Amino acid sequence: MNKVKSLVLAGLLAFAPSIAMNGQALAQDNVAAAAAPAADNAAAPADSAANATEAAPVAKVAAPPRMKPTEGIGMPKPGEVTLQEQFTSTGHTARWLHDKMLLPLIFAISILVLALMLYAMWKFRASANPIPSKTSHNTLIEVVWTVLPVLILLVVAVPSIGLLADQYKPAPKDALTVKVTGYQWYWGYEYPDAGIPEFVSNMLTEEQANASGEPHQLAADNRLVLPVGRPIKLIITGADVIHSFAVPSLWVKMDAVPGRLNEKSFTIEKPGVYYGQCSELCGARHGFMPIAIEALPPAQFDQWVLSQGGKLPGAAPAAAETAQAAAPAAAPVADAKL
Ligand SMILES: [Cu+2]
Repeated sequence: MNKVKSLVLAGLLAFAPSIAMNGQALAQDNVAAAAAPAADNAAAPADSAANATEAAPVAKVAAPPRMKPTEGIGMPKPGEVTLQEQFTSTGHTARWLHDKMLLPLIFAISILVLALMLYAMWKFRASANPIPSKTSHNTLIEVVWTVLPVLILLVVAVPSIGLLADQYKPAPKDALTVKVTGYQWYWGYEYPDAGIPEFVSNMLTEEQANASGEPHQLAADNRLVLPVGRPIKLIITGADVIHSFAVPSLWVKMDAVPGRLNEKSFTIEKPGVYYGQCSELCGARHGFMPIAIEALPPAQFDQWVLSQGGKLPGAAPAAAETAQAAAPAAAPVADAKL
């Protein structure tokens, strides 16, 4: 028995540094602990392994606490038949077009066609018309059924083409660039502007998702953290097969194609957690590579960038940052492949 105990202990000791590293790196996962100011850490040092990683020559900024999702926001609701609530300007236009224009039109046209069919079936039935009508042309009706659909299509075309153009509008110069890479079967996020190297995002298990109060199969370990109110430019690509980066509540859906860079630009209006999924059949675990976006107020986003060892736009390189650039050994986020 003692032998088993000491074996387990030895195993734990062997893995202690990597466990501690993960704890450090996944700072955005630690809800309360990560929010504690750095001074507390100095006052109450953790175990030796954790101290070893803290000895890196980087001024450590605590990551903001992991945001809790709001039920029904940024995710589908049970029994929901319409589009999700939108949090980008393009999303509002799209939802308006769908709910206020297309659906009523489709409904009205369907009812009209059904009524005309029923009327014709009843009025021109064989029993009431022993001698069939020989009518083959009616100029007025023909003009109406040609002109009316053309007018309807023209009315629909105006907001529709505007929306199409909006969806592919290039990002402004000051946009924050994030490179999104689809892998079989997880996502990789890299912040070239902020100097944050790529980290990967995997689905949480059902137990982990339940424990953190998040929807299973939508919750991810490392979220794509983005600022609210600042234009964002996503550069989207695939590493192996075609994936699709889709977040319904932000009106984002863009294919991630190997050997090709696709671009998507948007500005998030409200802080929150927005979920999405890979939307291109990409293999066995296609349904298990969710997208979780955490939209933070600008100040908190800057804090997150610093906590990951990144730099803020326009900031003069400080001594600590220069040192870090020279030795980028400490990965800001662990490779948490499942
Ligand atoms: Cu995929």
